[in-house]
Amino acid sequence: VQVEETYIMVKPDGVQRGLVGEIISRFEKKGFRLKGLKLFQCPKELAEEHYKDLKEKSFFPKLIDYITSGPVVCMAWEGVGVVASARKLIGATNPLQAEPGTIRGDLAVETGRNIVHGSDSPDNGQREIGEFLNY
Ligand code: YYY
Ligand code: MG
Repeated sequence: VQVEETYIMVKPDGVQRGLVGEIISRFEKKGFRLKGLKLFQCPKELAEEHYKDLKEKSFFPKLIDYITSGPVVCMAWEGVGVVASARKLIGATNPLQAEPGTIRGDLAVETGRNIVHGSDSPDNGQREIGEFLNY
């Protein structure tokens, strides 16, 4: 497994609930390195681009409203195997199915309010870092 980068985003409810420090802390304690960070109001067009694979889903309009409802915290994290490892630290999409000890398992209950995003592949990590951190 290579040194790689992933895009991690604290979603609006995570920011509003004051969980930014807790989420950053978990990645820091694991041993990954913070490479970039900004507070950002996601424009609708970028939200639709980010979630374009889910465009046909019934929850898509709600998802776009949610992600654009307040500021998000955009981050690039670097480390060996960070893409897959971050997904494990984050936990399952549905927080009720996420294991205790994971971010979603410990801190969230609703799929539509699951507080954090993590890239699902190194290629998507690079793309998302470009789209959000260099917006
Ligand atoms: O990568 P991950 O965030 O765990 O899940 P995705 O399948 O990529 O879905 C992205 C995002 O969409 C998810 O974090 C919440 C939302 N969503 C939803 O609101 N309802 C679903 N049934 C599935 C996903
Ligand atoms: Mg995903």
